[in-house]
Amino acid sequence: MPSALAVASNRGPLSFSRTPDGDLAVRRGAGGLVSALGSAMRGRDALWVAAALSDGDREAAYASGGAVEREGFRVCLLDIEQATYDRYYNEIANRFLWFVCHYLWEPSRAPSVGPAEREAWASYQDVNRRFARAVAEGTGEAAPAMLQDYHLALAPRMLRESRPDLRIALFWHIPFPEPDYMSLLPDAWTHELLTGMLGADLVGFQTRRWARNFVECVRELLGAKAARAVQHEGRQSRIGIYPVGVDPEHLATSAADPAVKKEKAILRRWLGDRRLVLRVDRTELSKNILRGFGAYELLLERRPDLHGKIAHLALLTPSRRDVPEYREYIAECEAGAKRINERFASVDWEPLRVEIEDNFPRALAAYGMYDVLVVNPVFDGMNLVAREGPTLNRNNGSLVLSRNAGAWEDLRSAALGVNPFDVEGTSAAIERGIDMPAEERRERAVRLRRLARGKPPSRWLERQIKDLPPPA
Ligand code: GDG
Repeated sequence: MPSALAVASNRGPLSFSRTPDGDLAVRRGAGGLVSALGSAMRGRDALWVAAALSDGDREAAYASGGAVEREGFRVCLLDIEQATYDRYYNEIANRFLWFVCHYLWEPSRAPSVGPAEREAWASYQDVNRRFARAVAEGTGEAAPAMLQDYHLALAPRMLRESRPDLRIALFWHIPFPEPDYMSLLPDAWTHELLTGMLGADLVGFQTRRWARNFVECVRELLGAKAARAVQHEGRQSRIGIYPVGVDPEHLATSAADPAVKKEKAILRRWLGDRRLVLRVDRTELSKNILRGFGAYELLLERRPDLHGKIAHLALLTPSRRDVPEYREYIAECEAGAKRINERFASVDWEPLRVEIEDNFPRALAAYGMYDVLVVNPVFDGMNLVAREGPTLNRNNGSLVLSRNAGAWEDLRSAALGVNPFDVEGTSAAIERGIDMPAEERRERAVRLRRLARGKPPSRWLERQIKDLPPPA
């Protein structure tokens, strides 16, 4: 039956794998988009279109003969040929669009576009078409179709061409760059991306800053008329700001799971009575892990009195290991961590522990315990870790927060702000978090918790649906 609400995102809310005894095991999909949208969608009568990312996903899709219904979700998994998927996902989405939106290139060397990249662009178009088709086929008359993120920038326009009755929204979870940086992409791609996005009735961003950059891009690079809405080629797209937050009740329930208790005990044994400096990230260039380690190293250099009294835990979920830049970056992070431990460790003290694994219960356990949480991304659309940590922390912990994270807009009055490129400044902020008098810690933590809990994802989705034009 056609659905009264559809969402589409590259990654779905569930990931399937075959267990040794032949069952299909299901676990939560990784990353911030799934955290946010999963909370907003659970239990709704809606269709979620996503790509099948593993053999387990493909098996689940075939076994169900259409949409898989599990854990309160109805998911249609698209089986995309591996080489096409690689070019769409690893080449274009993750090496071009993610990089341009997070300012990750050094323009003296990258990007460089030749025939292989143009072929990859054709795959990006192709997969966007597949998503648009699946949404068109599964969605009821005049229903809201909520497309997600930079993987699907072309899909709004494609979907509008086949289903003009649908009310289409595109939400951009990540930053949007200024026009000069956007112009590092080939002109034809930029044009197609911007006009593709403008196929939506509503284009949503996390913060005013990213929305402003988009508006400047469409003005300068498309010559469109734009203010709070964009007029282009006889159509209008509304621009909206919808900061995404966390679901405190769901987080609290997840944190009460016995698996989290077990992880807490393991961490406590490792930490002893030391103060905990924590980071929780995907293994991701934009999260600025290396400069974060550098800042901690400077702190240990400056403050021998803290040796043996603090420890830094980096919980990193594996991400994008098929992209060479990521493999190199993670190797550098591991080498940096090794160097710090070689410089400072003693028989009974491990100054920095890096764990690269998908272990959400451990992250939830560590959130409860930290003294200082370091969130220092180069640029970040929102950053949910900056909200989850203060929501679950029981220790009046401080938050060191990049001023280039979308979360900064909401949390600035209670967090310790840093310029993410300034390693010394980041180090000083961690130190301030460690040294902060108990009363100030408590006062800031109370405020942080209140600010971090605002904006639950269900409201985030509702506001966008409400801002779509009414059915014609
Ligand atoms: C994108 C944008 C925006 C942590 N450990 C594990 C695990 N996590 C969860 C965290 C958190 C999520 O992953 C990471 O979310 P972020 O928001 O910090 O970052 P991105 O993945 O880059 O998310 C971001 C977001 O979309 C939502 O719009 O905020 O700016 O870049 O929820 O708790 N998840 C799993 N295993 C772990 O070990 N599965």
